[in-house]
Parts: sequence; structure tokens; C-alpha cells
Amino acid sequence: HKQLQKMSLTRGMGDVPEHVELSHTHVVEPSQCFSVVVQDVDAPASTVWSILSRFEHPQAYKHFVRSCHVAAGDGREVGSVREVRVVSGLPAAFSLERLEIMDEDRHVMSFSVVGGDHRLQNYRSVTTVHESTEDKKKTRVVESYVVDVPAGNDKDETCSFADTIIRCNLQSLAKLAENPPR
Ligand code: A9S
Repeated sequence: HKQLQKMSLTRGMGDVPEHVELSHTHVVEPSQCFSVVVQDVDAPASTVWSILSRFEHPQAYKHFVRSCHVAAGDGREVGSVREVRVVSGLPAAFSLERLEIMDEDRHVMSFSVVGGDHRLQNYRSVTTVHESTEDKKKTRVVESYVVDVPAGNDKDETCSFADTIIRCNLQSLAKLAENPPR
């Protein structure tokens, strides 16, 4: 039978609220890999969240996204599905993504990949936004994910590919929040 591992991806990160710790605790199968990316932002959590939480508009900060259309739901409610088309040069053209968690109070969002022509099968990520306890103008964004390791790749290759995309996304999110266009 399958050996499931429950992983807390924020363990050892220090001062993390309990709901953040819980949000980044995933069930991981042996055929899957997982990772976490952390980004600090010099802006209030509400500013960061307002950019991040637009499920229907990921291109606001994800530079690899060329267009996005809501294919099911209203784009706010859990179960909504978006069809994301990506820029050329990536080993994929599109991805179908289902909204899994949208917690406006605690600033937790999650989506899973339910289709597409890419190799990140069963990708599921959770992103949390929390304010620094000392300085209300500082925010920490934590994004963790679990994904199947595709045939022909190993865990390190798969995670470094996904980590690179997420790092780019979160850096661009930070820039936008710190320097909103006007
Ligand atoms: O969009 C995200 O939040 C994170 C990732 C890792 C998305 C990856 C991607 O959308 C591509 C950019 C298309 C790359 C998917 C699901 C597969 C890819 O190969």
C-alpha cells in the first residue's frame, strides 16, 4: 500500500502563525516532490493580498502568463477553473487550474492543476500572506506545493523547475506591491 508522508514545509522557519504552518502541511506520495518558496515584501499584507488573490487575473504578477480566462465558476468561489495560456519558450502552452482555497480573512489561497499540456501533473500549491508581528508594513509570503515527478525526471529537476517559476512570480509580486503603478 502507498506510503503517505505528511510534510510540514514551514518547520524550522521560526516565527510562523499556526494557521500558516497548518496550511503548508501536505500529504506527499513517494512519486511526488514538494518544496516551499518564501518572499519578504516591504508592503502591507493587504496590498500584497489584493494582487495575489485575483484568481482570474494571475498575469498581474506572473510574467509567464499570456492570458487567463475563467472556464467555470465566477473566479472567486472555490471550484472556479481558470485556463491559463503561457508565453512561448516554456515547455507548455496552457494549464487548467481549479481554485481550492480562498480565505480572505486569513489570506490563504490554493489552486490545483487539473489539466493542460505541461508536465506538472497533479500540481497543487498553497500561498499564504502574513504580516510581520513587529512591523505592520512588512509581509511574508510563503508558497508551497506538491507535484508528481514526471517520467524521465527526478525530484530535484522537477522541484528546481517549479521553484524557479515561483521565485520569479513572488519577486514580481513583491515589486508590484512595493511600487504600485499609478
Ligand atoms: O503558476 C504558478 O503559480 C506556478 C507554476 C509552477 C506554474 C507552472 C505552469 O503554469 C507553467 C508556467 C505552464 C509551466 C505549469 C502548471 C506547468 C509548466 O510547465
